[in-house]
Amino acid sequence: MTKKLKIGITCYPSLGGSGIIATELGKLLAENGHEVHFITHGMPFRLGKYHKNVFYHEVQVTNYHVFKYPPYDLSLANKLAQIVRMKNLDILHVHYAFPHAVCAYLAKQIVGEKLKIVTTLHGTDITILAQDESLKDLIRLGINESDAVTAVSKDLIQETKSVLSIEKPIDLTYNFVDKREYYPRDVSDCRKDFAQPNEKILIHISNFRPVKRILDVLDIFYKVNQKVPSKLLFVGEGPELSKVQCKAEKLGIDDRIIFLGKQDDVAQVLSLADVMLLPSEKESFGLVALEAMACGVPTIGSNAGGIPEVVTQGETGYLANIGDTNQMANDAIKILSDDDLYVQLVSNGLERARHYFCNNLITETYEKIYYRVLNLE
Ligand code: GMT
Repeated sequence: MTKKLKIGITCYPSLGGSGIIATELGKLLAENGHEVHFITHGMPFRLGKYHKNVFYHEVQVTNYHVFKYPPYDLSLANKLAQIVRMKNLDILHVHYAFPHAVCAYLAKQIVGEKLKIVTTLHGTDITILAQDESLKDLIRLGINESDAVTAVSKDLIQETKSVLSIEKPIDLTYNFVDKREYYPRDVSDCRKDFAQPNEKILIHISNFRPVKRILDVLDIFYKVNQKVPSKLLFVGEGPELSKVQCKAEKLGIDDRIIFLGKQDDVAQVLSLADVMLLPSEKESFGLVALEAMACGVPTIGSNAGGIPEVVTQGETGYLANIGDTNQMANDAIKILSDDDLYVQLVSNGLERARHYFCNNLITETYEKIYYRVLNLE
């Protein structure tokens, strides 16, 4: 298994768990000596500085006046084929099925069968887009024509098979955190900027889309704050943010809430917090719960989708039914009021993150899949 590969990676380069995982994986593969080519419409936001063995190719979209809509998907397919030929790539690894798996399939039609395609399903590509009749058949095609398909939780594998009647095997590739970045940081100085010594800090990080149920975050915090003096940090940006601001004012808790907006150093911000709130409606994995766990922060949230595969009930956090904010608030109060329980949850979480979701382990899982599809085992 020593042959170094030439791997093309396509993902959504802006904020989002799938883009984060694709970019972090690319950097780790490059560290392992593979040549990695990102082929995307913008520089992946976590790529940042120069990395040895990492290349970036931007997809340019033609906006000729006859087009009502710029044909991004087709430009991507054409660019994939060009880069595969120019750089002699062995594999295209596309993250998020739509449209990337379909574009990779088209690229393969151009360059020939030698090219192998690995598609990683991340969540809403299946739980939302594949339910849409205008996209469903194309998503099924992209999956069926991939040489290997992976998904980030058992729950997502099951949902993919049932929604799209997929029969081919789907590999489980859990998301991961880089242990060199995600660990409990010493933030005692910074913490003073946000909370008094007797106050706890709750945090929610997301893209503030409806599936995140961020009004539930406020409900939970409102109830917790009545029993435990606390502050709430919101990190991220998105369409539902203004609703939160309005509701916080109505509840009279706006002075206890801090909106930090988008942040680059998530591990640093997470280390400020005592509890992560994740009451999502849908969540194929919940990368942010893993990031929190690796930084020593237990999650209180819903048992939606793949979250229970990340957060183990009563061991690394507490999960309740979607919308049951009373239970979530009670669980938060319980762990914030019992030091022994809290320390145990933190220690279990650190161990779990290291053991099951470590960067080396998951990178190796992906490498094995690449070697398998290339018949290099
Ligand atoms: O959560 C989002 O809305 C973003 C979305 C994405 O495509 O980046 O996240 C999905 O992929 C992440 C990485 O695999 C998972 O951790 C998230 O749980 C998943 N989101 C949903 O399923 C809603």
